[in-house]
Amino acid sequence: PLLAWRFNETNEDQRELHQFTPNQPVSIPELAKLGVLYWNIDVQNEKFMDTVETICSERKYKNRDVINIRKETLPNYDEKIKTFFEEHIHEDEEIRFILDGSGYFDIRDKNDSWIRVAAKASDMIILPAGMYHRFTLDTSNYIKAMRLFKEDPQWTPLNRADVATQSNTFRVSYVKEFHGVS
Ligand code: KMT
Ligand code: NI
Repeated sequence: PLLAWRFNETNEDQRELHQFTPNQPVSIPELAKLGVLYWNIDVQNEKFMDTVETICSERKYKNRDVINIRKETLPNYDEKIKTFFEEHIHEDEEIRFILDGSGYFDIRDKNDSWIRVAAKASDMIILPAGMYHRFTLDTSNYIKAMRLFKEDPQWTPLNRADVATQSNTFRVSYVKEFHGVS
């Protein structure tokens, strides 16, 4: 299953675990309350793509690509690693199906604290539109992921640092649905 925990803000590298001592786990139901969905689809099973296709047709994911994040294969690697770790939202779900390797998705909870979600091969993770998040490789320095998208691919992040993001309609809708009326 998926492992997640409260993120301990330390000076360690972003690729380290960032756990508290003792660790403070976060359960899948807790993630679901924030709108995060999760499926395990075994990539060792030769029919795994059938399951992916079923989810795609049910949830209307029409676009996809595969991103291979390692220094040797990803153009502009250093710049992209930095961008992925800048806190942002998207105007659609962020759907990532991990094909190989591993990495961390950090998401904000209702109190604006970070939760670190460890993703590895066979994990499909869906972050709702408008949820603040970021991504980093872990110390294995490698992940290969299928990125899925509903309509036109719009991989561009809207950074929290940009004030316009705070009043973005997808952000406002997310807060209303998952944080309760403010
Ligand atoms: C994103 O949008 O942050 C990414 O695509 C990160 C890589 S997916 C494992
Ligand atoms: Ni993103």
